[in-house]
Amino acid sequence: MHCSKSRPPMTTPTPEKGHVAPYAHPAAGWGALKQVAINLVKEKVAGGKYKTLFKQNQPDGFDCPGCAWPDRQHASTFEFCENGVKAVAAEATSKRVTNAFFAQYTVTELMRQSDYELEQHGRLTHPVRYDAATDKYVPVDWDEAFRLIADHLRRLDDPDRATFYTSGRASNEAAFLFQLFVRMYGTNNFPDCSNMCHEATSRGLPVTVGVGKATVVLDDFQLADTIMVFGQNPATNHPRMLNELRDAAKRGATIVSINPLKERGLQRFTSPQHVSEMLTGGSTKIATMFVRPKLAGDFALLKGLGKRVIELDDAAIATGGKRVVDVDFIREHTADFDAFAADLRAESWADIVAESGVTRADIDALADVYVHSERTIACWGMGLTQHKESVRTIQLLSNVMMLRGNIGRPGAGLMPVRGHSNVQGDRTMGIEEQPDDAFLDCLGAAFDFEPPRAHGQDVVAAINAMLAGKVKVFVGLGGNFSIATPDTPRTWEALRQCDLTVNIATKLNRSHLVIGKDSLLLPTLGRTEIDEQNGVPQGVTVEDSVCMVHLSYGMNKPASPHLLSETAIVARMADATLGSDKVDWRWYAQDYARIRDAIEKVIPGFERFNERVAHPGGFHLTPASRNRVWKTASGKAQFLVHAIDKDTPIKRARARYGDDMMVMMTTRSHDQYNTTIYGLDDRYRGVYGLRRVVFIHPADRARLGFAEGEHVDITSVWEDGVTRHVQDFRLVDYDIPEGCLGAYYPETNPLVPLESIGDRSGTPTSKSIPVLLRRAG
Ligand SMILES: Nc1nc2c(c(=O)[nH]1)N[C@H]1C(S)=C(S)[C@@H](COP(=O)(O)OP(=O)(O)OC[C@H]3O[C@@H](n4cnc5c(=O)[nH]c(N)nc54)[C@H](O)[C@@H]3O)O[C@H]1N2
Ligand SMILES: Nc1nc2c(c(=O)[nH]1)N[C@H]1C(S)=C(S)[C@@H](COP(=O)(O)OP(=O)(O)OC[C@H]3O[C@@H](n4cnc5c(=O)[nH]c(N)nc54)[C@H](O)[C@@H]3O)O[C@H]1N2
Ligand SMILES: [Mo]
Repeated sequence: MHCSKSRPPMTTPTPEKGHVAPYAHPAAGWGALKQVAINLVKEKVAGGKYKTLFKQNQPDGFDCPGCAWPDRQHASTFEFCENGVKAVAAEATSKRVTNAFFAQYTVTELMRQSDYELEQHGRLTHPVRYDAATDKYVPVDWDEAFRLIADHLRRLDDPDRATFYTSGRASNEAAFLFQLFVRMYGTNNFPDCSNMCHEATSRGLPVTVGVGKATVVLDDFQLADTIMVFGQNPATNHPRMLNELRDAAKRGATIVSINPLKERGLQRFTSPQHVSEMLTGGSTKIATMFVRPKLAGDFALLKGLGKRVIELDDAAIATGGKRVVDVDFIREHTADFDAFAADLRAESWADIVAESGVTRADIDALADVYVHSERTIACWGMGLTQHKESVRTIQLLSNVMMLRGNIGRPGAGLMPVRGHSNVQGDRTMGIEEQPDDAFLDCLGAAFDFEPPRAHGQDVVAAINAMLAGKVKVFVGLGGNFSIATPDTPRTWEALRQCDLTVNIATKLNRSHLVIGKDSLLLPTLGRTEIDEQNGVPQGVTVEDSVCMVHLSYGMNKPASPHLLSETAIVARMADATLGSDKVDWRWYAQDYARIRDAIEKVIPGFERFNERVAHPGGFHLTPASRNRVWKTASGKAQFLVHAIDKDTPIKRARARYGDDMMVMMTTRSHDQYNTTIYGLDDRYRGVYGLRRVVFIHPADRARLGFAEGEHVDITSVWEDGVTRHVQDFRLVDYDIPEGCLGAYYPETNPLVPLESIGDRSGTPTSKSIPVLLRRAG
């Protein structure tokens, strides 16, 4: 690292030996099945556990820990996907991180291993505590571990000096108990992975349509004429979504990909669910149309789409033709349409085209599809949410959908595609640093205490507070906080200033090595494992991306007899810290149905929770917006006027560095699950054995004076005098818009400044980082 301020050491990259070769086949198909087999062998999954693969996302099985895409309800569909198999195999591995392993390596030695190597060691088996004298993790008793946590927490002079992170795999039951514990302890410091993920959705949609969740269910995909997919790579991240898109394409629906990249899985797809397609080498063409904005160009593109709709509608009025906007919907259900339409009329086409990077012809073509579609679904992922203007972009998208009444009717609606399998449920359960008073009132009344009212920290605020010495205890319920977050060296400095870091995890990762003075690593059951309390197997509940809540039962023998469930860990941490006067924590953890009864008392929509969730497939938490009930300030679906931002860090960087400045996205390869690196290939993008790559347009590469395959160092351009730098990345010629670069997360997280966050979402701008490239060395 070449930094202008002192920094803790980072791991030095090991040179990579790999190659690049374009991928010419459809997504999924035999390639995916081969990967499945490779994973089972590599993870040494024991024989009996193969059967678990067939129980994933089935009514009586477990919820797949792979992603939040919803399940088909009929049990006949074999919901099989490469992503899910990798996630299950990673959890069912027979490899173990035992006490002997920790006796062998110091933390400093483990720090030299790559994230991929750390993942390969397998499942954690015993609770361990960091011993500074030997720089090793040593065995600790569970009781002693909880006592240590309680001692630290009780010693703090202010509960806001502790922060409690949640990653989106935690079940509803664990999350509910966790937030109750933390609020009874006295703080709303709930940074969570959602802060880095769909926060722009969760903050943006409530203002326009009242609820920050999807308005569609899976069946709507069977009715839609048009499905617009913004900033998503489903072949890698939500493979089961491709089945929906495939069926829609087959019946003639138009699928539009709005993405700077022409992602493989949105081109052709061979469905592993359809034997005939597999045997005949057949495949289905998925997207009919590719619209390719430059990075962060979506806001301007949506302005263009809206403007064109209004232009066509104005023309219809002038000629007495059929109106293009849904006049009845707008009159009955919305507020401030006139101001919205006036703003679009006044917007300049030149600005729209320049700012979006999409030609006028392409915008007109997109509008043509949109206005001829009776039922449109808009899906979106990280390509829309991880920018400065993401809240405005998502609000504008919902407004453009409102123009044609595409919310709250069959076959149409909004579909934010969530990542972690229960990230949406965790938020519903109250993992929320900005809780509303109604929720706190109910929680306080149900458990007879006064919850803290002051808003707490999100991820970036938590890191800043650690850096400032204000937060001294970090507790992580899953996840990999140290590298999922931005500005890696500063985040490590922050974590290392803590008095205590606690990580509750299934597998070893970097965050277990970047630690405070005291540190605990507490191993837990994965969702695929049998969770017995008092001899009775427990189910947990999760909420998917379309608000279906269902039960999940683990089927595998736990990786070690010394594991506790997340719920049990939370309960015993709470018990040790707060005692059992107000809440009998252990009683709740003995039977999760009791926790569900408590959830029912506090959270609207969970009436008769235990009874309804026992039905196969669970129940739908129908968001009000789906029924055209608008929980907004105006009581209507709200149109908003937002201008194209003319003064942004990227524009200032451009003014300073001209066309040398490039905008970079950080994205996922095919062989990773967030920070978990399963393998080193990105098959659909034609990258093998390499992770330190930068995708670049060949014209940009030549213009900047680099040879194909040359190695570069990357520096981000920010305005605080801190040098942010990563080294030795191989340039890969790629079909990416000029001026844009792509690279993998988390290797490039050191480039994202803590200060570079989305307006009103606080989300690190991981998909638009201004950077400069320099020859490596
Ligand atoms: N196998 C696997 N599955 C996963 C995950 C995983 O890591 N691996 N992660 C899970 C999680 S937590 C999440 S949130 C989801 C993430 O799933 P996705 O939302 O698909 O996330 P990414 O791969 O980061 O990037 C998505 C796409 O955004 C595009 N993009 C980048 N910038 C822009 C832009 O400015 N505009 C537009 N229109 N597009 C842009 C990229 O080209 C890329 O195709 O997947 C979940 N599922
Ligand atoms: N630059 C950049 N940064 C990003 C993103 C990006 O696109 N670009 N994406 C962001 C997004 S969308 C997200 S969601 C975050 C992800 O942030 P996190 O959720 O913090 O990260 P993960 O990599 O999903 O966490 C993996 C770890 O979780 C633990 N784990 C797995 N299963 C379980 C379980 O069942 N219980 C428990 N207790 N632990 C378990 C394992 O130890 C594993 O190592 O990263 C964000 N960071
Ligand atoms: Mo995510």
